Amino acid sequence: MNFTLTEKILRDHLVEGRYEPGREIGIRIDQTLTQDATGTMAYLQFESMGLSKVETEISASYVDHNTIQVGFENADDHRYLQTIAEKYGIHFSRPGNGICHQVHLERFGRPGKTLLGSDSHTPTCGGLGMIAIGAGGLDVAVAMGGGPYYLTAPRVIRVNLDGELPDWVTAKDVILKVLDELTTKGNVGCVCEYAGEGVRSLTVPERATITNMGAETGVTTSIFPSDEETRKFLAAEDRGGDWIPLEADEGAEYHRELEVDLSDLEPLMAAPHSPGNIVPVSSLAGTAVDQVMIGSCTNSSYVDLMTVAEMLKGRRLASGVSLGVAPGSRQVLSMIAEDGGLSDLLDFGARILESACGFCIGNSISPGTDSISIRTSNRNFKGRSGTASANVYLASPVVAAAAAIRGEIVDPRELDLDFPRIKMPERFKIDDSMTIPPIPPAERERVSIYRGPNIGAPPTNDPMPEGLRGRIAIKVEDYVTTDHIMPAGSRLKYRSNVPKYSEFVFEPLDQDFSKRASDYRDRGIHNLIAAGLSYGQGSSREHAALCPMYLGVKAVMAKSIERIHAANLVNFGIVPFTFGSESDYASLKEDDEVEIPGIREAIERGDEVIEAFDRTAGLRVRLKTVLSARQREILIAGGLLPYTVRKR
Ligand code: MIC
Ligand code: SF4
Repeated sequence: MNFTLTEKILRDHLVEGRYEPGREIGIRIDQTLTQDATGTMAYLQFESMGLSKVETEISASYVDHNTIQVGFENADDHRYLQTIAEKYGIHFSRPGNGICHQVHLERFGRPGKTLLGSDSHTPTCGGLGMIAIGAGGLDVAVAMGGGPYYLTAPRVIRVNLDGELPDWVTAKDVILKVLDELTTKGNVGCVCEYAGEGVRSLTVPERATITNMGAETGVTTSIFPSDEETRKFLAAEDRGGDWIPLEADEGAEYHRELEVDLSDLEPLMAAPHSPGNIVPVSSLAGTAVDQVMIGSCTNSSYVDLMTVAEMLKGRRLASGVSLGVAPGSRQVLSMIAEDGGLSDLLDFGARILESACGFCIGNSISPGTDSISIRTSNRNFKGRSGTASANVYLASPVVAAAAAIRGEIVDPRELDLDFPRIKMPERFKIDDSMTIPPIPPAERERVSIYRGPNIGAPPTNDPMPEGLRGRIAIKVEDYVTTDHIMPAGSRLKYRSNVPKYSEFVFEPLDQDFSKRASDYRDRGIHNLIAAGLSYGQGSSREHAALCPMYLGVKAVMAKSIERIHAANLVNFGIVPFTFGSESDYASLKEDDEVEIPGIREAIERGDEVIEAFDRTAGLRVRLKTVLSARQREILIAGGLLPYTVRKR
């Protein structure tokens, strides 16, 4: 048989099921990563499984999201995470060490391995030739305990790269082009596998930019082959021994093929308010800019920042523009400091931000009212920056730097500048002192876990009731993201406190939702959500399922639901339904009384079509749900945690 690279690695890790695209399989997970905003809940869940240590080859816990630390909550959570790492044999990357995906790429990722991370941009490490998947924290907790991770055996899209990138056109433009072709919907259950002559000309950090932002297409992950470039990168990180060559078999069959000639690309941008809203930079030339933010897990490598520094060297920041630069890791920051880039950035007028998520998650440096912000990050959903009226454009570091020089959007090819040719370092500066490795097992006994007042045991759900009698507590439109369901930004610090965080469910769309839903819940009425297309796209945050569960939500009915979110719903005992027809969505109104009698039995039987009755409108609604036997058992049990505890 001739296998795709994806299939090779997945088959190598197969522990349950038959490998057939579209069917559920269980795979062994070699590595896990968590970040602090999803990690506290993942470890609380891990603790409730009663295990004495992690069972993976490597588990790493990063602190990169909540590093602003207004109030005691985040610092307390960081201490909790550190003591958990000591207790269970986990690598702990301290705040200041960098963004999880960048640091994992530098120090832990390995070709041929599997990585599961509680963050949707975990596919970044696909740039190293590994299968790296984002999931909810509970799935990661189960994987840390040695349990399989379940996914749909993917359909593989081959993205064939030809040619070489012209000057001023970068890896960011490659992924923006792919987003333009694939769009942000309809790719659930697929993997993007990069191949072709053009691959060779891309360095590992460039590949990582592409696999990182592949998340925005909705694919399960993206992957590059492991080749000579991969070997060079690992050797430069003093990890040459981790390298193995890996590529697809000749003649492997793909679900779909996409051709991208790198030589034909031009600088692109994602215009507000979707990463899939792609336009050429030249079409926006002359648009005045208020803010430029360079960083995030998509574009903050050494070469990215040295290229920017070289462009800005000896120049001055346009008045009216605020420029922030957040290096992706301490390794990057330290190296640009040694190589002079940092002082060029400072001299230009850049505000140097911590090596963390920062602006990207909207908990700091929010732009002003109605302002225009050019960012090198991966998401520009409305309001994500922390400012509802801001217009965020996503672009490459060179396009962002050009805007900082001019004060307006400009195609960098129009600037009278030589393209900076920054070389990949032959050896990176290696200093792992900000990552605390696992302590010897004998010493773990005496570690006591620190718990601040903001941290509470995760709430659990009751088993599935026999029938649902409830209300449409909210009806939302197409493309509602997890940022709408469970806002981050200034609310992020309540991630470990579910009752408090639940007060903000759907806050950007309906400020009264939480109160209304908890009222219904307290009166024994089940809450139901009606939604449009691509419901739950974006982040992996399981709080977008966990907090609605806490508010008594029992089912989501949508035109379509995104992969990670649908899995999170099941994990918390909420049934993910799709509508039988477009008109069903149209006929349901907010506040309608809806009944789904016999839901428990229907799920036990494995019915794929279940009838609901809208008592208010006097209508029958056909709902669809396609679930594996395992998912059905999870729903009946009331979620993955009660299911897992019961199984042991
Ligand atoms: C994001 O980019 O939206 C985040 C914040 O990194 C999330 C995780 C989270 O909500 O904590 C993600 O991408 O999964
Ligand atoms: Fe952090 Fe932004 Fe990357 Fe999410 S997308 S991990 S918030 S840098």
